[in-house]
Formats: sequence, structure tokens, C-alpha cells
Amino acid sequence: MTPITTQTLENALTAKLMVSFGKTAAEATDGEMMRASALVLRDMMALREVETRQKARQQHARQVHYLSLEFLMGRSLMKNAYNLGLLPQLREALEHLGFKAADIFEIEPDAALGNGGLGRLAACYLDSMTTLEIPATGYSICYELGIFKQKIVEGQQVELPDNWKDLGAAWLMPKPAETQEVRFGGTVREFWDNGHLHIVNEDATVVQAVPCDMEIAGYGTEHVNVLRLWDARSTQPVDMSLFSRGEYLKAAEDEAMAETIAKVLYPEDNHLEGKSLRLKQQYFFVSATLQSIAAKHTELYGTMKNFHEKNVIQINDTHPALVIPELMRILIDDAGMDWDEAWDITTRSVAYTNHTVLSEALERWPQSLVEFLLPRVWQIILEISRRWQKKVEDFYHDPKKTEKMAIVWGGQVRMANLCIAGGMAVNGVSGLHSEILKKDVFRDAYGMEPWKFRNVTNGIDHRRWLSEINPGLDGLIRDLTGGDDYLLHPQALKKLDDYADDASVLERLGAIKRANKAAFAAHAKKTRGVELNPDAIFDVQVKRLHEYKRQLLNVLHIIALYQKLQDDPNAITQPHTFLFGAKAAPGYAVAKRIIRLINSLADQIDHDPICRDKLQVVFLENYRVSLAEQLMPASEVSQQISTAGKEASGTGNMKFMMNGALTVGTLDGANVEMHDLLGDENMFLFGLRADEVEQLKREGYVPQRLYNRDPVLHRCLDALRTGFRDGVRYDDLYQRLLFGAGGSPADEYFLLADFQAYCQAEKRMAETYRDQTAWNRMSLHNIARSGVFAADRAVAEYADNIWHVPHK
Ligand code: Z16
Repeated sequence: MTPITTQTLENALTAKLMVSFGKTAAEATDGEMMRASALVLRDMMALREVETRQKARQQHARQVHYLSLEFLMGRSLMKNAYNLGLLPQLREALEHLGFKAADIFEIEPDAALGNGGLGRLAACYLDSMTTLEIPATGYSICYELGIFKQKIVEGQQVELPDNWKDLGAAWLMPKPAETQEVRFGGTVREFWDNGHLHIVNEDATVVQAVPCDMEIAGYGTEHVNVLRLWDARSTQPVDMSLFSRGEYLKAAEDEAMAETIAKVLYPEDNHLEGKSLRLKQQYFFVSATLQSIAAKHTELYGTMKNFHEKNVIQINDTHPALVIPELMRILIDDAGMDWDEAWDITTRSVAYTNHTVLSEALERWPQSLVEFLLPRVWQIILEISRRWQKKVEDFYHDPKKTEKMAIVWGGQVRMANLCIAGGMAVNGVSGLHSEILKKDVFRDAYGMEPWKFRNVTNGIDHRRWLSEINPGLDGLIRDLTGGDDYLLHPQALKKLDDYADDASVLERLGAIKRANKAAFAAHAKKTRGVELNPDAIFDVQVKRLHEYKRQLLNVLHIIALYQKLQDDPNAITQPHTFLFGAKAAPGYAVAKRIIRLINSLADQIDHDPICRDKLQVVFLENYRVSLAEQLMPASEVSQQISTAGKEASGTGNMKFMMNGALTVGTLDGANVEMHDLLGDENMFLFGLRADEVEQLKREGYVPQRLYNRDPVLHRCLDALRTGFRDGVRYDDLYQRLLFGAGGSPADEYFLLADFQAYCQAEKRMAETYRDQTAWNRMSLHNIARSGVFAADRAVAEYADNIWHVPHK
């Protein structure tokens, strides 16, 4: 390959502006320049992708197919330029052409086709699978609208549509020739023809699935993979005069369904909605994906008999669980196999990752809905269920276990049990979470088939989440570790530990953080008009708003600090800024109330002169990937305070750690593994352990007792009832904590039980902060030991232990 220089890029950009938009660089808008840049990089990646694909074909390599209803990609321009090794050249070329590179990067919308952790994980894994040169494809839906945009109006969340495609579609390559047809409804008919039994789905509503491919460049490699996003279209509009009335209505129905399927991402994180449109989305994307995989496989090998040898399908949570019956359908109805052979292939092809133990998130579909919408798939699910149930009965001879492990039961289809039955592997996403799956959630399945159960602790793309977004820290690491080795070998970060007593290194680390805080403060001032004091501790909780994540515990502690300051204006010497960012699912009323509470409290503190330069609360509107990229490098304290046993892993925790923030957290999810690496001395651990939470629940938890016993807690809870200067009262939240509401028990997530310990942890943290040398040393240890949380490590584990594919 001839090296690409600033000059070649400049020429390519100029030419692209001309042919795509009919403009010269002098005439083009920032938006057009962003699209032209995307198209230029896309061209380069497309060439490499063809070569990657041809090589994999020639080698008959095993392909990985990563299916996820969510890919939270964020922006791609800077990332792709970075991975292609062209970031400095692109910056220069843009400047030469009269543009501000930063403005061009900033104008790109986030491709926000995901809710939170699960979707971002999928995006990070695409980067690592490509960098590790694994032949892999991601599959999802090309939603017209991603996760909603959040506005805060009078303290409350308002949702606006996220129309990302105007500029964002520059990354997409439609492949209409590879369109697939997905069938819904109708009836199943069997008939004999020439001695063969045929099964057809008649009178079905047909939706066309058109692939739109997004190229994924790896770092330091020519390997390019693809994220295949399915767009939904109706079949050719019919000529009304030629058709009977019934057929016309059918066509109209097809069109209506097609238009809605790819319209919008469901905005619930860790919660099941149970809407029929969601099931349609799931089947649409699963069926299109499998048909396209099967077509390519058959084209290359002329048979489906070796499907499992050449393909592995990883499903991200149960959302794509219909791959199991759908693959069975393709093997039986289309490839003509018998049940046993099809089952053998299916159960050697599919692997399932579980991401939650929250029962409200475990997917169950009404059997009547599945039967109506997917009649053939339903027949197959029933037969899978019948055989699985027999196997369970023969193994345990225990009706209770039969019921618990059933796939179809009480009029519902339980997707997690389907995945366990039909998959070759089941994994959790942190050590603790995987243990809970074995001991609790899937205990009986584990007892029967222990070999299926694994752990793969999550990881993040450390090139994006450290090197790309935190150039100051990247520079320090390069200086200390002797180069950029850590980009492909994240364990090289370990070398930083050697500088724990090097005063100049610690000082430089502190200066980098300080500069990042100033940069974030400037950005916040410019884009939102908020004034942040860069001398304050930046104490941050950013993640989806959920009761189990306990943003409310953070709030209670801030209220306690505020009240302390009322009693003694000198109680706080070190300025402390609490930053929140969180979207609430639009239908999650309690979560929305907590957002409003944060804003009420922020407003109260803002208007109280006692708090000036001491205490500040800021709610950052519209938290998303691109905002996280600005915030992580500037953060000093990472709040990871979920009720132990509830957060499957967390990945934000890893992003903070890599950027040198210190964690205040519970022993939950991957925090446990962080603690193993760091010890008590390098993080601020507090609160009940997962087993202690369970024990307390069994023994009977009475939060009122704590309220009556602890005057500080008492006073802060009372503040919820009376509210703040905006006059909004939060008696509902008070009631939930003390008495429960709407069927949920009092203080379901044990905030009151952990309150004191949390206040003490925050106190230890603030005291430590006074000794900046000690703080910077802890920060250095955090960065040094964050290497295991790189997605490259996680993906290598999937490749070695589940997919059995080679990698770099
Ligand atoms: C999600 O983001 C997660 C779990 C889930 O069942 C559904 C969604 Cl949309 C999150 C977990 O809550 C989090 O702990 C974990 O780190 C993340 O998935 C990735 O595994």
C-alpha cells in the first residue's frame, strides 16, 4: 500500500466534495465536509473489506456473527481516522482546506443505536474483533431514530427524536442486491410433493430486509469487518386494479408493518416492554441475518451440514434468541434436514451472553403472540420445549425444577431458558455475575449441563476510551512505557506502577487531569452555559437512571452534606462538584422523578450563597457516548454504587479507571475484579456484599428502623418530603424508601442500609484528596492495572474459549 499523506487526503476530500455535493472546499458547509471525510475513509475501508472477505473465503475460515439489537457506536470519524493511522493527516488536510478539524469532528452525530452498557459493549467488541483480525460481522437494525435526545425543561426530562441519519448515513453502504424477505403471520401448510414433505408459510406478510453495511476498521491492521444494519422496506407496491380487495389490503398491511419495524430503538435499558412491535423487530433482524449467513455459507460450501464448523453465532442477551428456532427452521424446511441433525448443528453454533439478573428484564413472550406472529417458528419452539422438558424430567424427576427450567410454561415463552437449551455456551459478564448465574438464576440448568457455563468479564476499547480521547495521558504513557506498545498490549500499562514514587511523574499526572478538567469546564460553559470550578473535586455518576444503580443514594449523601453546611458553613474546605448524567426510560416514572430531584437539589445549592465554591451539583443533559468521551478524561471520582448483586458488570467503571479516576463503589459486577487488582488502598469500597444483601432480605429488612435510629439519615429523608426552593415535593420517593409502593417493598435497593457506609467512603475520599501526591499515586495505580479491562482481552477470551477461532 502506498502511504496516505495529508496531500492525498486533501485531494480525495476535494474530489469527493465535488462529485458528491457539487461544491468546492470554499463553498462546502461543515456538514458537507464531515460527510465527504466519512465517504473518503469509507472508500478506503471498503477496499480493505473486500480483501479481508476474500481472504477469509479462500482460507475457509470460521466466521463469527455477533447479533445484537443494539450497537452504541457513537461517532466514527475520529475513531476511523485513528484506527487507519490517519488522524494527524486528516486534521491537517481539513485545516489546509480552511476548516477547523475539531468542528468537523464535533458536528458528527452519534450513531446511538443502543441504550447503554450492552450496546456500547457490542461497539467496543467490533473494534477488538477487527483489531484481533477475527473474521466477524455485527448484525442489528438500522433504526431511523436512535436513543432519544434528552432535554431538561423545568427540571424534568423531555424526549426528542434522534434523527441521526442526515449526516450519519454517510457511513452506510446499502447492499440492495443482498435483500432478504422476512415473513410474518399467515398459516403453516404441509404438503407432499414427489415423496417429499414441504412446509410453507402461506398468506404471510412479507417485509424486505435491506442490508446497510458500516465498515469497521481495526487498529494497526488492514483487516476490516462489517456491521450489517437491516433496514425494513415493503415489497413492491401492488397495482390495485389487478388484485382482489383482500390482496390489496394485504399489501397495504405489508407496507404499514415495514414502515414501522426499523423506525425506532426501544429505549428501555434492563427492562422488558413486551410490545408486539419489539418481537417483530427481533424476528425481522434474526431471520434476515440467518438467511444471509445461510446463503453465503451454502454458496461457498454447497451444504448446510458443516454450518457449525464454519460459523458461530454469539447472541447479546436474549434479544436475538429467536435465532435458535429460526436456524432450526432453515435447516429443516429449507435444507431438508431431520430434527436431530438440525438440533445438533444448532446447539453447536449458538452461544448466549447474559447481561442481567433483574427479573423484570428477563424476556418472556406471550405464547399467543408468538403463535400469531410466527406460526412456523412457534411449532419449532413447542417441539424444542417438549424435548427439553423431557430431558429435565428424566434428569431431575422434580416437578419444581421442570417448571423452573421450562421454555414454554403458563402461556409464556421464556427466552433465557430457550437460549440455555439451544446454545453451546452461556456466559455472564463479570466473575461475580457468572457465579450468581450458576448458583441462583440458572442453578438447575447449571446442575444438569455445567459444561455450558463460562465467564467473560467485560472490557472496553482502550484505544478509544484512553488513547483517542485523552491525548495528555496517552503522551505520558508513551513516555513512561517507551512507546505505543500498550495500544495492542494493554498489559504494558502495568509498567506505570514502577513510577509510584516518582514525584515528577505524579505531578505530571495531576497536571494532565487538571488540564482535562479545565477543558471540560470550558466545553460545558460553551455548550451549556454551566460554570464548573476546575479546582473542585469532579465527582461523577453517569449511567442510565435506574433504581438499582442508586443515583438516589448519591443524592441523599449530597443532601446530608448540604445540611451539614447549613449548620456549619466551614464544614467543607475542599470544593466538591457532583456531576450527574443519565437518561430515564420514558415510561419509568420513578427514574424520571429522581432526575427531577437532582435538578431541584442543584437549583437549591446554586441559589444558596453558603455553597459558593464549596458545593455544586450539575445535571448534564443528554448524556451519550460523545459526552462521555469529553467527561472521562476530566473525572476524578467514579461513582459505582449499585446494590451488590444487581449490576452484571458495568463498563463505565472501567472507562473511569483507565482515565485515572478513583472509584467509590460497592463490591458489585466488575468492581470486584477492580478491587482484586487494586486492594482497599486504591479504591473507596463500602457497603453490603451481595451475599449480605441476600441474607438481610431473608431475615427481613426494615428500613424504618434505620430512619428512626440515624438522625442524619432522618433529616435527609425528611428533606425529600418538604422539597427545595422550587416548591416540588418528593414525598413519593420518601414513601418508597420507608414503606414501599406499587407492590415493591420498602427500600428495595437497600439505600438506607448502605447510607452510613457510603457517607464514610465519601469522607475518606475527600480526605485523601487533600494529599494530592497520594491521590495521584492511587490514580497511577488505577491506570496501571486497568489493562485487563481492555476489550482485546475479553474478545480474545471469547475467541479462545467459546468461538474457537484463531486471533492475533
Ligand atoms: C444493558 O445495558 C445491560 C444489561 C441488560 O440486560 C440490558 C441492557 Cl440494555 C448492561 C448491564 O446492566 C451492565 O451491568 C453491563 O455492564 C452491560 O450490560 C454490558 O454487559
